[in-house]
Amino acid sequence: MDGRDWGKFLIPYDQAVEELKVKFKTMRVEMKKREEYSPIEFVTGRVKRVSSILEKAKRLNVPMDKLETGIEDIAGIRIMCQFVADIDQLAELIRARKDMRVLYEKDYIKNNKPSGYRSYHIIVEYPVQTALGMKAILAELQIRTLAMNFWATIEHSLSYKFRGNLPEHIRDRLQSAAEAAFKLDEEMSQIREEIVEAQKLFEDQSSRVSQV
Ligand code: 0O2
Repeated sequence: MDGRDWGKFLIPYDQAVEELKVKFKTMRVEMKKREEYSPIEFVTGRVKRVSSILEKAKRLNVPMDKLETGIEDIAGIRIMCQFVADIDQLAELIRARKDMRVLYEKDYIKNNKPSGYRSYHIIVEYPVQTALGMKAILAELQIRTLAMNFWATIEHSLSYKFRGNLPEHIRDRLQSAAEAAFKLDEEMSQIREEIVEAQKLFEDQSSRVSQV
């Protein structure tokens, strides 16, 4: 048993997730207004479950008094993009920000995981203003396309169901689904300009209708 007060421990992480969600959602709205296009499609976030923190600490041999530095994804933000190129653009915008500091990046798009997982991870240090003063915490920003997210969400639930030991036929299907998701991203990238143009037109028309 661990005597830690998890409620208190997680306060800055809860706050960071809420703040970061607002910041990236605001970035989407701002870019839509300024440039009629945003590399962000939608944003989600979560604080890691205590059982999941403990399981990861055990797996990575992180001592209980080093959780804050040893587990980098207690605060997790997921940002979904339409196209692979949007991920690069968004990563640039994140690197230029003054309210968070990029510590390092993991490119699971160029180097996908053996499972087939693809995503771009950025580990940032983010200062939270708590009632007790400033606390810098680590947060993991996962940036992925809609296709990568579809695959990862399904693979995550299957891995959870089978406790990581996926039956071979499911593993094979997931591998080919990962290839299909990769192909979908490639195909969409080929006609990105046309899609973006069409979406801008559509947005213009809907905003005209809503103004009437
Ligand atoms: P949850 O439920 O969101 O807390 P690890 O994959 O954890 O052994 P590492 O280097 O710590 O290794 O990975 P990293 O880059 O920190 O990424 C951890 C998170 O990335 C995971 O969190 C998932 O959200 C996602 N992820 C990484 N690999 C896979 C994968 O093969 N499939 C899926 N679906 N997601 C993956 P948790 O702790 O698993 O999940």
